[in-house]
Amino acid sequence: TYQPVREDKFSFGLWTVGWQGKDPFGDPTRAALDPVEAVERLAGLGAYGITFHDDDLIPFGSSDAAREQHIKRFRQALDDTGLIVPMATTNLFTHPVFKDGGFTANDRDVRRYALRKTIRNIDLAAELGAKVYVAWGGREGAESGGAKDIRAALDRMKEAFDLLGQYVTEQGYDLKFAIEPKPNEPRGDILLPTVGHALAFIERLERPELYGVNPEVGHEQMAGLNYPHAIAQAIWSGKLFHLDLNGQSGIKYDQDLRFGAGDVRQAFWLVDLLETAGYEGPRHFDFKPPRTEDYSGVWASAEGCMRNYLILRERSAAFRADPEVQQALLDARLDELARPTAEDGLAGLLADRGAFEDFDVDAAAARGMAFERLDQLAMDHLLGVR
Ligand code: 3MF
Ligand code: MG
Ligand code: MG
Ligand code: MG
Repeated sequence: TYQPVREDKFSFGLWTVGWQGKDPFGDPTRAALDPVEAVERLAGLGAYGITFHDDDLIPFGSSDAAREQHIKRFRQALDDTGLIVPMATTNLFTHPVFKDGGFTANDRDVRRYALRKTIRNIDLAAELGAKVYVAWGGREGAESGGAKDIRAALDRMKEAFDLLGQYVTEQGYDLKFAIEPKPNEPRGDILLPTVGHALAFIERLERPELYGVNPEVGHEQMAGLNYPHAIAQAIWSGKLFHLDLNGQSGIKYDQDLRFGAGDVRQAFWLVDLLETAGYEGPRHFDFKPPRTEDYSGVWASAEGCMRNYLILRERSAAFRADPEVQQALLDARLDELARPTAEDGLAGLLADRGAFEDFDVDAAAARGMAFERLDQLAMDHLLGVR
């Protein structure tokens, strides 16, 4: 049990299981992982998809001939295992040329290069059948106030996304973009720092329907925000095109723990939301197996991501099916929240003396909300004692 199958739609970034453990303070603790082995191992564990940055698959600076070879081997491994590529993305952060950003670098030549690098990998993404193209602007930001004119940078960010939207439209690709917000790290402050900022930005683009968001658990939590709330607003806006699942404990560096580690209560409510809202996209993990681990620990960590999702999915289903929970939800008046406030319209509301003149404010104020009992039932389910 808790054995993942293809229908669960679990996917992993090539850069996650392939992370060698290099951090700002230490050298790699693991040898490089062959992308072909990553495909085979993930397929063996029950995943359905693998995602990549251009440079994860094709080392930066490869010749055209070497590039073709890397793609050919990868494609063969996909064919052999049946694993698919639901999403691809561009690395616009590792090479020193991107030290001041890609789409919003002050240096115009760098911006033009960033767009061409992205377009080249969009062609590959489309060729491999990806449906979503993620854009994380990790270097789009600043450490100091005078270094970046934020309004001009947002103009350049819009220009970049509009050009990319024009490109996929003209090519006839069935590909949508998902913007991944993050508040900071590696830049001191990053543009489009939260899901809310990204949703507002998208509405200013020429083809807003082509763009959605790719929220990451740890990124929202680094900003002190509630990830399930961000996901709910993205779903409500029709903009949850993809997501990055992992674990985070509070406001600190981007921990990228395996999914379920970190804030397990938010993980529970997240799975409950995804499963009850009918989200049909990939359950994509963007985590880092800690550098303490050898490769057996890497695969145990990847397995743990999927196992925790399946356990939480089962716990959420049990919570929803429990008659005591259903009563507690009524006691907490969730059914009332789902009902429009004024089906009688503005005129009805204004004519309703019970809504104001005769309203018993003190009686309403005295009514308890019964949220604590509901939450304890959730805890009991989450902790496996019900
Ligand atoms: C960094 C990230 C990125 C993005 C990736 C796009 C390296 O904090 O989360 O991972 O997810 O670039 O998918
Ligand atoms: Mg991410
Ligand atoms: Mg991240
Ligand atoms: Mg992270």
